[in-house]
Amino acid sequence: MQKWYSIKVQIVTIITQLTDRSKKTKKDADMSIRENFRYAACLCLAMLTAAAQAQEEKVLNIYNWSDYIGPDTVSNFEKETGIKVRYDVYDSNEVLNAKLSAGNTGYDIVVPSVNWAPLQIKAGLLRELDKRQLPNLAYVDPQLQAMLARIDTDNRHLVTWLWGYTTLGINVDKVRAALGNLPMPANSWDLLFDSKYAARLQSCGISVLDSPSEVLPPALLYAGKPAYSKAPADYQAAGQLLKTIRPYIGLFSGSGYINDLANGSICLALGWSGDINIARQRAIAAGNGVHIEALPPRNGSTMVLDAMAIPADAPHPNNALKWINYILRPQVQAGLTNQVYYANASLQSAPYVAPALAANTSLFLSADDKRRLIVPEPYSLPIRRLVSRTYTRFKTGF
Ligand code: N2P
Repeated sequence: MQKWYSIKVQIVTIITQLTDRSKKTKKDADMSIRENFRYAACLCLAMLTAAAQAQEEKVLNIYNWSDYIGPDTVSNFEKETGIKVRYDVYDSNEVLNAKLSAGNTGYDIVVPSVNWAPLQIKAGLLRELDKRQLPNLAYVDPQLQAMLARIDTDNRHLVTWLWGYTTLGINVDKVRAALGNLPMPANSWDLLFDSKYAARLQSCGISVLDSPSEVLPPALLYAGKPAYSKAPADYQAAGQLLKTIRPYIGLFSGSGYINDLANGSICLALGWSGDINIARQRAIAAGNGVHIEALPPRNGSTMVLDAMAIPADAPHPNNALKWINYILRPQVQAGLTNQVYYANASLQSAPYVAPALAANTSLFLSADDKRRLIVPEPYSLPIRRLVSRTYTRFKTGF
């Protein structure tokens, strides 16, 4: 009601100004017709914008990664705003990108990784944010904002959701048992990428992420190449490496691996730091004696950095802005971290983070480990195709 009242006031003000102007026109006979037209157009636009805002139904359609939200994040927002949230999930940037590119997703909020977003921005798939509606941007860690600004000029389209890194999750006891007389390697990536280790771990189950753009960067890194290389020959080298371990991989998974780790049906997973910590927590909660660890990035790793964005054709962009602003509150940010074990964008959220998490060095990385993270770089279209082709050959075993 209040909103409608203020819209009415705005419209009446514009009409009054227009009438005043036409009165002056009598005095000032030189006011051009063109100027009057421009003014009338402004009036129409103001009315249309006001009406659109007022008419936006109380619905918000969110498309986010699975296992990436607090238990009451959505329900608290719904209670507070009266906006009904519909929440769908995906497991890879490839899936999200295909949907965004096809258009008409009906989604108001999506959460691409920052190396995928630049092509989406360039293609006009993401909407510019109206920052006047986002006062809580003041809470965002300036370092993260600066990192995002490197791929999104002036932070026009993206706001950090959460961050972590790609790593190996292990079932500590099963891995030790399967390795037998082989000691744990100094470089923990050997467990997956050195066939001497992978061949042994096959017996207790190996899973890798079901996404080309998540598997190639660590494989390149292990092969001594830049994780986001732009040189086609490097992808050949990574392909060769992946071929050597293909026989030992039993599962390709972007989310199911969490439960598989937690219940002991696999012992090694190439996954994301937070997800592996979720698996650890599920095993603890189940009391099944399974001990899962997310390996910190001692030998380098790729950073996972995901950001909220509003699709260009979002049906409820104003509700989307309300959501982004709500998510940026330090308490809400802590609620995400406490549930999914990824670091958030708000330095002020620290007092609300559960004390038990503060000791987890795979979540709150040491300064040295942080330095070992490689910030994802945007793919060009040809490289993205190469990433996808290399991965498909790996997965299908050709
Ligand atoms: C959520 C995993 C998201 C991290 N479970 C990869 N972007």
